[in-house]
Amino acid sequence: MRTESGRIVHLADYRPTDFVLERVDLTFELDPTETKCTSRMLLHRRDGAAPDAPLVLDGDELTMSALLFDGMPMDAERFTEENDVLTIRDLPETDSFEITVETVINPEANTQLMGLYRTNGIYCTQCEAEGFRRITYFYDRPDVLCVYTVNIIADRQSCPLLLSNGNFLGGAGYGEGKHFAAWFDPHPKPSYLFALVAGDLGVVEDTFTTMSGREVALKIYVEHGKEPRATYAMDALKRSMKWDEEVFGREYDLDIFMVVAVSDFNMGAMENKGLNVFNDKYVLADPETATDADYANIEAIIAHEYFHNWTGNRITCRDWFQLCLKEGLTVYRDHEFSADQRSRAVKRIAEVRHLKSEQFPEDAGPLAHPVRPTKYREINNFYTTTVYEKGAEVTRMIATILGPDLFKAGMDLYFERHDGDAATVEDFVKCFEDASGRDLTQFSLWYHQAGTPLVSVSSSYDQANAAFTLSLEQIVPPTPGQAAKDPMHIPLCFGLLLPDGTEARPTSISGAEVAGDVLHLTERSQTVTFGGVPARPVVTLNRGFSAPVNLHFEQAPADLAHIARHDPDLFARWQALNDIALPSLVEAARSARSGADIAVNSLLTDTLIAIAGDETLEPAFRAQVLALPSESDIARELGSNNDPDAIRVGREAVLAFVAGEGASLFASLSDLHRTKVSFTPDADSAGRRALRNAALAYLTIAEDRPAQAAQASAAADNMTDLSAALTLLAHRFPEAPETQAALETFRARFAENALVLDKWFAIQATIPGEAALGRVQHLMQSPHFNASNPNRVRALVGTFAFSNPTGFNRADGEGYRFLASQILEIDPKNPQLAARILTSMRSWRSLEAVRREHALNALRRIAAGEKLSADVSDIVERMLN
Ligand code: 0A1
Ligand code: ZN
Repeated sequence: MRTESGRIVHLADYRPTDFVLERVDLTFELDPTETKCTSRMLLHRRDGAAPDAPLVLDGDELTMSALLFDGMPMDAERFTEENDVLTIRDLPETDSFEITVETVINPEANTQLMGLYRTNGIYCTQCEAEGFRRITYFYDRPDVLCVYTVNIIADRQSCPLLLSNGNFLGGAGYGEGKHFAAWFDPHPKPSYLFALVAGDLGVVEDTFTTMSGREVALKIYVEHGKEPRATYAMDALKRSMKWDEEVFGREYDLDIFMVVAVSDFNMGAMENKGLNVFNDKYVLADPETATDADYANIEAIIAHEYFHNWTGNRITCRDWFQLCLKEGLTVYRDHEFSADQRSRAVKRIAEVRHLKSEQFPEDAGPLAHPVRPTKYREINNFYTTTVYEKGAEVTRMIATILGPDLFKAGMDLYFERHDGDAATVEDFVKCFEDASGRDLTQFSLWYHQAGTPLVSVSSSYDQANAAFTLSLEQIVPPTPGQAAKDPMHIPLCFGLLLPDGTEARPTSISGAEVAGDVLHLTERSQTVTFGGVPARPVVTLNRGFSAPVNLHFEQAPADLAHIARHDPDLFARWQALNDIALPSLVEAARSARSGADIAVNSLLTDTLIAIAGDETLEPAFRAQVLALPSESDIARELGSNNDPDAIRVGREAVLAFVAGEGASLFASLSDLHRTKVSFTPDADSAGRRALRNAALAYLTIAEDRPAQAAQASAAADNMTDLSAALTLLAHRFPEAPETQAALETFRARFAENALVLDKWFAIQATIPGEAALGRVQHLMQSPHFNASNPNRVRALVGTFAFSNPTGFNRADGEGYRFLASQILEIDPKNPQLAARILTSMRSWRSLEAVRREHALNALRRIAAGEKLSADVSDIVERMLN
């Protein structure tokens, strides 16, 4: 672990390095416990740097075995190695010189999974954000770009495969059962994009011909025997490459593109130049083992990492404060890709659901930070949903404000102007200003002000003058370190629906800039009047979720139902239903808390059932409609003093009511006797499965017995249906013999497939109620569990803490005490993993008093832990502040 855990890095302190790194040659002699890394760096003093400025290089827990200057051992008085920093003095004022650093690394002992480590016998690296400094002393910062040559020497038998970035130069025998390979990456890159993989893996191969006619070799490496499960990833890769050419004009730039799947990985995947490393969860799929959601994730993440080749690699970040420059933009690009490959509206609904359930709570709690922060203690903790997902929304808003043509012109300018640069958010925004002539100064507040804006709306209609008026007011709530906020530029897509379901075409508009269907809210409060509106319209605001805001607009349920049935924008229809459902669910939770009877609004049920049964609508959309707001959506809406048990009781009552009212529809939609068609993972088929499984859930609730779900589980011929049925059984009838039998059948059938057993862990970790903790603790003793594999820990401990509101937030505080022990246990091995799981407690202040007190005590216990990592202490301290 790094020792400078108290150090805070400030954006304002950025300055370039004193030396320019021209090139680096790396040689690795791989060994499980004693790998030797020799790094030869060619450097010269930067113009304008002080003539006596030393060379200061970053390290992290390194053992340096040699240090040379122009090939000769360096005099001991010319350098110091202190606090993970190597400082070298008395260096030439103008001439280039060579520094050679030799380090010895123990990959086997590297449980942090940062730097060079071993996973299932494979050598593998992870260098973003600051992992390269765990390999050698280096300018380990994204604004230092240079070309890399990499030589890898390893045992031929255990490591037939030796991979690094760029193009393969050649290889040969190396005596004593060893061999070597050399790679050269012609594209200057920062150290975080370096990668090395060595081991014995199987491969799936293909080729892609780029738009200029170059043939690129494509290779996906997986464990032997798993090759057939990598074909979908390959297909997704080729579609991504084509799409980036067609939509963004971006062509791939090396002769080879490789993906390696590994089973120990802290995140989803990593975009190392030409050599992406993936968590195997996001590569491997077949109908027997992967759900439709898995397929969609694989497609999105393959695309995401590939798209980084331009947005991240060709144009990288000047410093880590600019992380959203590559991440927000690349998420926006992968969202657009998936929308083009699938149903755009359904994709948008899923994105917004995710944004609201993950990013909105972050923005409303102690971990809130701007999309472009100005300080951090541990950069690993800033790979957040705010940087990624809100960052993507900010990019989307630029596209909404400028329109497709000017947005494209801005992107083209960005690629042209900054190719090869380490750029900033300001550089990016400037390209859109220059391409469009529009001033984006106020808009840029989206990068700098944290917190989800609240837009309050009221409306009135003046029949005599055929005028419709909207009054809008925006408030950006205070967040840590930012008490007062300026008004933002909020682009709201909208429509005025007339009683016959058509849209009004106003003849005049005053009070705000309205361009096409976008209303630009730029002041704290604004009144907008539309003339020539022949009848009182129903306004649909924030269509497509054009701005990531909370809307407070008390529309009559009948108006919302009108939108839900008639809006031309499918997203708006879903949103309207949500706006009908959420207040009912909140009310139900309140009633449950106070012991009052729970009443269910029949308008909600009627509209829901009408849409679910509407054959003209795509099944995936109808499935989204049937998935009512979750328990955590309700908690967020309630805001404070939350009792997860009451929320659940209230929501269950609403579900039961809907299930009863729609029983016959759900019986026919769940269609248990359908004729089988062979599985394909396309979006349409996935949508049909989603609708059927949603209906089955309601049917099971209505019947209140496990028979149908047990039958579905036995009949399932794909993982989507099987896991849906098993989830129903486990969550609704945890103790039923049918459930126990189905769980055991599943376990036995997939005992050799750890990724599938992660689903088995997750399903059981999310069984609602008090008993969940005991189950999780019991499962941790299972031979299938492995406390040092991040996927296993996330599937069991992470899923319990993040996705089981009643089980985790037990009134007696046992859930929090368990989490505290887990964090203290995981932290010394893998601080990143510990810190990430700890963020599950980010909304602890919105709990009712008894739980809040228990949560506080658990956090205090973590904070008092001995030798906490910078990762965990950063998170816990921010949560307690
Ligand atoms: N850049 C990657 C995310 C990533 C970040 C840090 C990592 O270190 C453990 C790994 C991956 C992405 O956006 O996909
Ligand atoms: Zn990314």
